[in-house]
Amino acid sequence: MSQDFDAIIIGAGMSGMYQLLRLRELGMKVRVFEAGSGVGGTWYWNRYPGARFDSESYSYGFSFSKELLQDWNWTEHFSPQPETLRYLDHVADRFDLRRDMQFNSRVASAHYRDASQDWIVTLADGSTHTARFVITAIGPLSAATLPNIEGRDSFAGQSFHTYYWPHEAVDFAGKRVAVIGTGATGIQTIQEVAKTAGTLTVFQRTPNWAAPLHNRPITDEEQAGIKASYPDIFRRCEETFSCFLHTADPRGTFEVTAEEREAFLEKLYGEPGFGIWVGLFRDMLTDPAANAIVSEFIARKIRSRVNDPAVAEKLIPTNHGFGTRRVPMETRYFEVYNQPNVTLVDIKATPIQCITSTGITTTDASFDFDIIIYATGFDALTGSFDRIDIRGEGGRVLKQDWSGGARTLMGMLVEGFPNLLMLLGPHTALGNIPRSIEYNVDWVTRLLAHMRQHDLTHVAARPEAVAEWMDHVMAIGEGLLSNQVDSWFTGVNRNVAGKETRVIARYSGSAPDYRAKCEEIAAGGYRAMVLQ
Ligand code: N01
Repeated sequence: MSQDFDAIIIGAGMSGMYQLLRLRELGMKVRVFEAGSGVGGTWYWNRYPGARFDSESYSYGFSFSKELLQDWNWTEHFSPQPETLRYLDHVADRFDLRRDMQFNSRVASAHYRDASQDWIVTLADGSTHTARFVITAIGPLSAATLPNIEGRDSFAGQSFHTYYWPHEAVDFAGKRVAVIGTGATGIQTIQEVAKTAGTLTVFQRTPNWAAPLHNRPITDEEQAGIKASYPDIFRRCEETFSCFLHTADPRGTFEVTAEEREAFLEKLYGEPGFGIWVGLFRDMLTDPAANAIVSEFIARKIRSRVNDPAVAEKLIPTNHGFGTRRVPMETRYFEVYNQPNVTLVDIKATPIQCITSTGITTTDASFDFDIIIYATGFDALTGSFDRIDIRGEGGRVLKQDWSGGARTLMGMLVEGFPNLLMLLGPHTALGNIPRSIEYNVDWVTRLLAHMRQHDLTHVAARPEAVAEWMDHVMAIGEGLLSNQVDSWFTGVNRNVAGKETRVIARYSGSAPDYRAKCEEIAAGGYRAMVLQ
């Protein structure tokens, strides 16, 4: 039986865009289905005020085309979302990607057909499309979740989840604005909205450690330097633990004097980007005593930046150490709380009781608002899969198979779901996401090229290979402080039933280790998989 397409890709973000390009090179007939009206995925949806890269722009774009690298000028060291979306539109134009993409097309289900060993994909409008392979490019942070607070739908003012931000500008001038959530998104939003809002009230459940981004424009001279050093930039990304330009200092925290530690942390705090997180001493994210040193250092910084000592204490996390959750990068975030128009409400102390038509009621007070912003995060890693009815061999349901935590092979294949390939699925190395995307796409492309070359049409993960991979994922997650803390890293989201407890949700080893494992699995004719 012939199919409509060789492959269907779900999602036109960075993964889907690059995968389309690579499959075209193999001569495959491909269709990309995308729920949004344009390319860009994460950068298409997240239009909230202040959204920008926390990684150096020039390390975060595509690296596959020398010409593309040379013809695009990033204007800031950490690109704002509108510029990143322009960049991705430029990539789509430059490589003529849109002709194989269908927008405003949300995939509702993907069912494997045992008899024909292929997939049938149904869109929200009911139309069906068949393909030999389905490749998910649906992102680890794309199933946005609203807080499960009583009365949420009764609010009569404007309300937005940051992910579903409107395409039109939102005017905050003179408005009474609430933000719920203080993760990386909340912090970027708060520091921007505080500039113009009449009043801004921040509802914080768990404070997060945050550190300065130190963004600035890229000068002409720097631009020339960046263009000339792209090979070095990407070589560096390939070598480091998480593919960032920064990586851990090889020294142990207690191998240096207290003065040297202080000077080292001071230096990192004053430098741009993630150095203060992933460039710490090598044991600071694994040894609680070493971690306490950096946590105390950052706590002192917060106290020095916030005028009211009581507010400063509320902003200092007490239930997790620095860097054990994703560190939000900020620009004068803590100083926002020195502004007369900004109030911090600690909803651990005085929980939200309900949302009403006029605002938010806590156990302590009622607040009236014109706008409520939900920066309440995502059903991460598996949520975007759970939202599609994905069925494999014999009608087995992916969501059910993963109800106790995802099981994968390299985060790219699932036992019982032949010819389903995942880009940035659970248990892939995340870190610098575009670097991980390019690796995953290249790996999948090599597999499909191998299959075409050998006239193979069916790939399935072997159960013993999945078991071995999962043992590796569990073992490598041991001892990392971040795996002992509730966050999206550990798959916890109390707004979603069944996601209340921690799992090892990501690949917690290094990106070079991840790639070495994937190469090992590919070597010798892909013996970890059944190929027919
Ligand atoms: O989501 P989060 P995010 N009542 O889950 C709170 C990436 N990113 O969108 O901690 C009250 O971190 C929740 O509180 P708590 C980055 O990888 C990248 O901010 O659960 N509050 C928390 O404060 C990041 O890690 C960039 O107690 C509720 C917040 O909402 C990831 O996206 C920029 C609540 C959610 O924080 C996710 O970040 C931004 C409730 N019912 C983000 N439910 C870049 O720079 C949730 N919260 C590229």
